[in-house]
Amino acid sequence: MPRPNDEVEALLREYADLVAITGGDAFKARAYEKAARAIGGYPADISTLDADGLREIPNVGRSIAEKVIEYLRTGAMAVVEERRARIPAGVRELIAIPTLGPKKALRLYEDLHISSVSELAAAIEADALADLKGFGEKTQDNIRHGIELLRRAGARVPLASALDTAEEIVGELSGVRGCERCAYAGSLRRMRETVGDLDVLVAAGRSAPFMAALCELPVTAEVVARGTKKTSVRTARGLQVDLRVVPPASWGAAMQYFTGSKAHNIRTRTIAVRLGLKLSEYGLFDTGSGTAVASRTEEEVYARLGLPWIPPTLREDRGEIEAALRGELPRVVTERDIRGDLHTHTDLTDGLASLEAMVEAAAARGHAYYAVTDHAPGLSMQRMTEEKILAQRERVRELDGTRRRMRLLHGTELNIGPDGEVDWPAEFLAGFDLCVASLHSHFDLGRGAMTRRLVRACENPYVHVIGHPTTRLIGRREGVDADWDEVFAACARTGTALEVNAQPDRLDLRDEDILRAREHGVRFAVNSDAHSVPHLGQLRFGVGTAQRGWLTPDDVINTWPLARLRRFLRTGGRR
Ligand code: DGT
Ligand code: CA
Ligand code: CA
Ligand code: ZN
Repeated sequence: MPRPNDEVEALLREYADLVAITGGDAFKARAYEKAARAIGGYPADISTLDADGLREIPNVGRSIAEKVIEYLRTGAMAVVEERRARIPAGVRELIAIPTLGPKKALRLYEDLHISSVSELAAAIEADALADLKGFGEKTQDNIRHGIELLRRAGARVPLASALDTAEEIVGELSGVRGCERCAYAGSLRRMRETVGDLDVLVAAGRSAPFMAALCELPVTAEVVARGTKKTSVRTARGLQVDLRVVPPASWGAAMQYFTGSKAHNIRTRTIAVRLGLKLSEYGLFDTGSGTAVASRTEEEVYARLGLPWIPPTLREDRGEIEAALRGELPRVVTERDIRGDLHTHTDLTDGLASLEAMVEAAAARGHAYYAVTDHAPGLSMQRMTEEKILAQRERVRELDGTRRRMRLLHGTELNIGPDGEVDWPAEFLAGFDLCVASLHSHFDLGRGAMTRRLVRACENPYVHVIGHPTTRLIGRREGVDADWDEVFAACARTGTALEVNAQPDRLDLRDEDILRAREHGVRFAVNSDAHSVPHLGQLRFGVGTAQRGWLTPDDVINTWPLARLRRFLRTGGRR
């Protein structure tokens, strides 16, 4: 089930949107948004807190605490219901379009009675916006592009929320009597950044109890098709779930088949045919006699094809079959290989938790080391100063080694300016153990200037890691345009690591870019970029993405023992 924190976060965000759309003051909308974020990122379950407990959450005052309590007691917030009644749901949909703010959405609704994304698309095509003030050619282009981004993302669900739903379903079905095995397969098991639908498998003698259980789960909003072999349902958020119940003897073959990808399966089937075998979701069979030769485990199926077991994240027909045949599959990095997190924030800048709370939680995750990297002064809204960061450094040194012996590195996240400059001078940067540098603005410089900007950041001897290198936001913003081969070459030449940012809406670098960067001999850092305690757990999405980019522990600097990492940080990491 989603945590009550997440439900309240969604509701407060909706309220902030509604306030903004209905022309309420921007300050109020912003306050609700801040509270929403703080509640979503709060480690304790809010349903266990009373009014005083709630008010200890940053950005939550008396009035918001009251609304939360009302929601926990009644399942609704009157103020939200009230605003919902005034604004058709479609208008809220409009502000989901990247590039379209609440003010513009309201204008479209009031002046042209546009109340859905498809109506807006039609209006643009019909040139009906031309006379509306503030909707010139350029704005219309932006909106058209925003709608396209939304549509491309709309049909697919982000990895993190698909995983939540899948784990809930697998948990429930595992408890049904007669369940021998239960797991999810498909693109989710391959850790693709977005998922089209969930493919859940159960191994059991009888299928009926599982089909019935799925239809009755709390997440199920609608039954699409119900059968004895396969049942499909849809969740309230529109995610389809396909459940297949297979005989226990076919478990391995079914997992292999339904994990895919399709392209990978075509290759394995072709190998089977060449060996005089036939591969299906039921097993691997001798073509002549029809007898089963392997089906119980995936390992067995792959072995009979002359292949080692292939990690699901590699199964995209991107060379894994050839590598497997040569005995050269990479030993991909796993979550257990990660020794520390090298990009994290505290409430000294835009994080939600104190340094102490973040360090405590990181130590509890078993990290051997941990870097604190709050924003440098370039992001002016964070109001960072040299005094503040030096005071933090002192505290970091005091805490170093005191929590389960976890070692602390004091770092910063620099802002890369338009010309590739960073926001502290060299003498001051020399005092940090680690500097991450990232782009936060000026995304439209054009390819040449952007390439020079990134290369210059790499050439800065104090920059160790480029954070979320492309700045893409999945489904909302495309990455910046640069000659990436040139940037990757600069990283390799200067010993600058590239981040695999694990935030589920970033996953930046993405898998294909990692594969390319790896060809240049670049090193990587898989980081959570956590702004709250729960975010620390998002590292798994970064690890999945790193696996999809074929990274081994040796490629990833934060799997290294601390001494080796420190050497890399000191020497600028040249190979
Ligand atoms: P998705 O759901 O679009 O994110 O991607 P997948 O990979 O989960 O695709 P899906 O749900 O259509 O099917 C799950 C797996 O089942 C797929 O990865 C491979 C296997 N599969 C489905 N249809 C076919 C097919 O026509 N041929 C082969 N070889 N495999 C298939
Ligand atoms: Ca699927
Ligand atoms: Ca499917
Ligand atoms: Zn950051």
